[in-house]
Amino acid sequence: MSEIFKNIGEIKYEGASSKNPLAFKFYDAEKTVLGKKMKEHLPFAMAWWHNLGAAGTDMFGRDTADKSFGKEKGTMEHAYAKVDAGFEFMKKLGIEYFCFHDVDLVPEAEDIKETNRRLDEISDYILVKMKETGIKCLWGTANMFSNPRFMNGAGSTNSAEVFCFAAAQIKKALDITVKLGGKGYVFWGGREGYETLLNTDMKLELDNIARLMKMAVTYGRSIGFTGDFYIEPKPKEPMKHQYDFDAATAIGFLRQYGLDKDFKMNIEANHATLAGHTFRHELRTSAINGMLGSIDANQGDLLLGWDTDEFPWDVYETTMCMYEVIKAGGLTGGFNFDAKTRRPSNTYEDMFEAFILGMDAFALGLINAAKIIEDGRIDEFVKNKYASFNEGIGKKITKGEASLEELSSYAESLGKTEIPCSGKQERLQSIVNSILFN
Ligand code: XLS
Ligand code: CA
Ligand code: CA
Repeated sequence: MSEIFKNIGEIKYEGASSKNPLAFKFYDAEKTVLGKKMKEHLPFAMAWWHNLGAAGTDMFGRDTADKSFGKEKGTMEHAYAKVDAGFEFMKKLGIEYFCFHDVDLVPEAEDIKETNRRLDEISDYILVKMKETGIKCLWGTANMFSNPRFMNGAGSTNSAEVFCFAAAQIKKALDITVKLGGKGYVFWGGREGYETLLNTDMKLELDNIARLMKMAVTYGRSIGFTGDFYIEPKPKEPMKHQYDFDAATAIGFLRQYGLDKDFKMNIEANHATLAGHTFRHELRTSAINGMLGSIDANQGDLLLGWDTDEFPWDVYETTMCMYEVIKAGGLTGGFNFDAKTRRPSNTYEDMFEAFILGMDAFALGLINAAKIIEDGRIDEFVKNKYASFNEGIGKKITKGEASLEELSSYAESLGKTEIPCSGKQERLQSIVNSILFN
């Protein structure tokens, strides 16, 4: 097998002052932060579909990048070339995980039996490359949104036959995920939603999505899958309304249908902002519910308002993300760069520089978050802000020992109360800046 990314060697850490575009400035895999190596805090993953598939196409124009890797697209030769390219790419960057959809790995055939045969074949080859390199699978998933049969959804389709095809794809994607030792299995409900309620039976659709997920759990466990299932929330796009709107909605759904023990969240930054939340809000919501599993590490463009899947570079965002992740005790999953280079960034070199940008942005986020935690002023402020719940009537409330009548009498005994202490937002923001830029 010949080298694909010629003239690009192993990407090394050279420090912040380096002017080498093909070097890490902040990501130093072996460096210890808060008692753990950077690479342990940041298990990065490559998204097969974006890095090896997306070639710059948008609604108005064809490919700008060549992702043929020297073979004809849509053939198994091309599928093999993608494996070679992917492993060479990850190896050179020190990326230890990858994520995939079934149809990222092989071209989909007319007959599902043939698609499945191709998946068996390519996964044998991927296994060989995994053994050779030590690179692992973070999660797998089934693409249940591209094929026209899924136009009305997969679990939420109106067609029982299409529902069976969704089940078949999930079964096979789980087989391959288990074969490759994947840590997780993702459900992103791309077309699980609706355009208009005029043609939609919402209750049946939600019940059916849950039925499909239950079958997936039962089957997955029966073939030895011990990892987490994930829901990846997203409020819209491609559908106008998607059922897994945000983390709170998805968690409520999982609890309603008794799926919460097997599932966690895969939080994508770009989806958080599409839902009108911050990335951080979605991470915190997941974490306080014990469901922060994995992260799709990208960012959107707030001026555009669609799912741009950009490589993360906003260091405030990565800092706050890492603060949440550290406070939550880390991820059971990892940081998957579900991100693509911009349409005009169409060279192999751009692919590497994009990952360097993202990995450095997260390394900076980690370093900064550690500083904020070690500084302690932010945590101390939050603790003190709620101090009234640590004693007296506040303690009774949090212990669940107070009644409404008792609290009412207590309020009457006070007659009037002072307004609570200042929220000090500006001071806290200033503290963050002084820690980040000192
Ligand atoms: C699309 C999603 C998708 C999932 C995996 O918006 O981000 O790529 O991560 O199906
Ligand atoms: Ca994603
Ligand atoms: Ca996305």
